Amino acid sequence: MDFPAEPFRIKVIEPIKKTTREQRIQQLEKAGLNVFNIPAEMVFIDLLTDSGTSAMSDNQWAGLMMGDESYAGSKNYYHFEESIRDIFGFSCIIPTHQGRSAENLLFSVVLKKGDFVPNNIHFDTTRANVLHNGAVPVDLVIDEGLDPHCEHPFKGNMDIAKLERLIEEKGAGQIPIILLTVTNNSGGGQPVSIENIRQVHRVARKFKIPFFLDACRFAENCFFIKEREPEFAKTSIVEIAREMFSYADGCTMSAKKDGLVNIGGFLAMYDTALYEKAANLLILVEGFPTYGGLAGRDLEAIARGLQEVLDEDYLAFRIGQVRHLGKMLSESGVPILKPVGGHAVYLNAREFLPHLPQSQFPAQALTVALYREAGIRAVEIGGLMFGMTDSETGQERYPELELVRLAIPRRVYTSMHMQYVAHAIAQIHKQRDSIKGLRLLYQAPLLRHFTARLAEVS
Ligand code: PLI
Repeated sequence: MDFPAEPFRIKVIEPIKKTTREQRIQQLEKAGLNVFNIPAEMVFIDLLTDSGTSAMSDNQWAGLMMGDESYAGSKNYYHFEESIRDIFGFSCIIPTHQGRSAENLLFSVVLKKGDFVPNNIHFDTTRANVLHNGAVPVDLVIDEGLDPHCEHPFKGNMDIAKLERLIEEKGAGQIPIILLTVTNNSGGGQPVSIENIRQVHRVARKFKIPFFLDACRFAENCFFIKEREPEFAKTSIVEIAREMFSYADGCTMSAKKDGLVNIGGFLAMYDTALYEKAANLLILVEGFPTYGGLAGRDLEAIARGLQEVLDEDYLAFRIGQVRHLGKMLSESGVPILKPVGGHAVYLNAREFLPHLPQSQFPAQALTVALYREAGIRAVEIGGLMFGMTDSETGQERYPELELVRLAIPRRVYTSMHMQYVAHAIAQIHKQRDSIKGLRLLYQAPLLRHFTARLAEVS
């Protein structure tokens, strides 16, 4: 039955506020037309991110009360370790306060200046941490992964020929690690197949390069594998996850996604020498190895969340809810990136607002319109986030895609909320000609989208 209703009922509610259009216009003015500057209380439906925004279960909240806040050897750490070993297999586990901290620890101990790091597509923090350690991030997703209309089932796959070419060109000595992000967030939350993971594993073995997964959305990836890779049609999600991680030497994980918690992450591996180096650095920057940057109660919530996320009814609902939003939008003629990925629907702003040149930030103009007209907060993934001013020529350089991401928090919004979002965006689409372009008033030299201020082009 294609009817993935919420496999939970609601026990605690958090009121959200409906604001008036006038109030929202005022907020936008104060915020310099940047939705990052708007207080969350003034947002009706917050689709800025699916990271750290999940609702925890009664079982997880009960776990918080079992927090053992001992400095060393907290019982929650052992449970956390057991839960991770059960699914991921890795013997050495380092808790961190979130995903980017795991990335930083790993790259600090494996990278040196001038190295290259292949990935399908690096997420911003992964890219920034690679660069911070003097190495060069290289995105090697298959060509289909960059085409917003291509319906390939595994658009997150790595291009194996490109990977081998990179290693042969640079030499394996210049590539201390191969990464693969499941699902591929920056490419639209698109999954990677087990077949592709096996191929990357073979290349990594051939050249003796460690292979790590960026596992933030591993369970969503496993659900797509079950759905789309015939060999796994009858395999349980946990077995698919075990198979997936059996090909990797380690992983980084932001538990703020498929850990179903509001804070936390970890770095895991088999290599004890690597573990020792990372754990020594952990003590310096995060904390003792049995708590990392977390409280005992947080470790308990992660231990429980990682098991809950494997529930097939939950995943059918989760992927189904995101897909249903995409379907409603598509049926109203709203241009979206296809196929719909695991955690978000991406609006194609260039097609939504064809009258705006990229120099007028169409994706940000659409993000502003979603908030102004409907109180929906999304995130721009286009010229504002990835464009840059060439320091020599003073010319702006823009990315290929101008997208607006509607990231859906886990277990937070109901299907009626999703209908509201689809209906509001369809209305905005009908009045798209009235949406004006934007110009920059202020930009920081790095990661400018967080703090930029803009104005409408008159
Ligand atoms: O936000 P962190 O530091 O817990 O995790 C960083 C991170 C690493 N990899 C991937 C694939 C991510 O998506 C990611 C964080 N994503 C955010 C915040 C997002 O809004 O998508």
